[in-house]
Amino acid sequence: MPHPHRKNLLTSVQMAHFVATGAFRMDAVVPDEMNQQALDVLQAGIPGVPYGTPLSEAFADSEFVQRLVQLPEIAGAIHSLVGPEPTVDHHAVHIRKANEGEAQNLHGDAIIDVREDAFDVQLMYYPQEVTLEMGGTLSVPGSHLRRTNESDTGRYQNLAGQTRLTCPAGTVVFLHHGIWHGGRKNDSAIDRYMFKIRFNPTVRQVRLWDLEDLYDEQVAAELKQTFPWYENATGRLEIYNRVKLWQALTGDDTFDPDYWVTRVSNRPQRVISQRSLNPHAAKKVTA
Ligand SMILES: O=C(O)CCC(=O)C(=O)O
Ligand SMILES: [Fe+2]
Repeated sequence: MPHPHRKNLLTSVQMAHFVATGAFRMDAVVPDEMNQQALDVLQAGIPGVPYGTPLSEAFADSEFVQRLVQLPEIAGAIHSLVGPEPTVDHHAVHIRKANEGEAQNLHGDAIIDVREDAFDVQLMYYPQEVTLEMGGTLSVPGSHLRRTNESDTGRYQNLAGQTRLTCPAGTVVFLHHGIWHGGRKNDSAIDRYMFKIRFNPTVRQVRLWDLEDLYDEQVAAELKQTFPWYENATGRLEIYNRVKLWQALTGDDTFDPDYWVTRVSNRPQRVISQRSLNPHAAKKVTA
């Protein structure tokens, strides 16, 4: 895949927003002419892709998906998040049926995933306008770094600060693999379509975006934000998790505005010998 033009890469502030919230949304980024074709294409089905197929080869039989992932803004966001030539984990068309009467439980699309310095992203493309009644994807900002196991969060019904997606046609949302989410109940008379592709990185996710604003104060502001559902103490742990991830993504382990990571990683290696602690200890015993 060609390297995206710099103007299409995400900025550092946008990356920090993704690291803090677990999502990055691009409204109406797909042109109408494609959105209009999309329902037919998605209804016909997108051919399966074996796990691990490089993105540039994965959709050889699906011209529509090739065009989607090559739209400059989308290619730029994919490159910024997972780098050049990611592989396709899987893809799926998700339909919330008109008046279906059921919502999907809250879940993460992952088993407990303990990677601190890598992540997958899921591209979610909504070809139609999604209104509040149409069962937009609900997600919980800031939940992505909490180590939960797939559907074990399903018993939580509503969390303060959760968002239920409403969007114009042609919106694409990128989600961190760990984010808690679920399709909502569709109370409208229109079937709601969403096309998802999960990408696995094939390079270290270090400095893949536009770095010009790397030390902009808005970066720290994004990373420090907190969410209404956080507990007092564990909420602080989420900030710690983000700083760890930001350090990995920037390769700069000095970035630590409130010193939480510095405190917890302070394991001095300098040894002070027994002798310097007690000058008599090393004396030869002569008598
Ligand atoms: O349909 C949706 O909005 C979400 C679907 C989803 O999260 C899933 O099936 O894993
Ligand atoms: Fe899901």
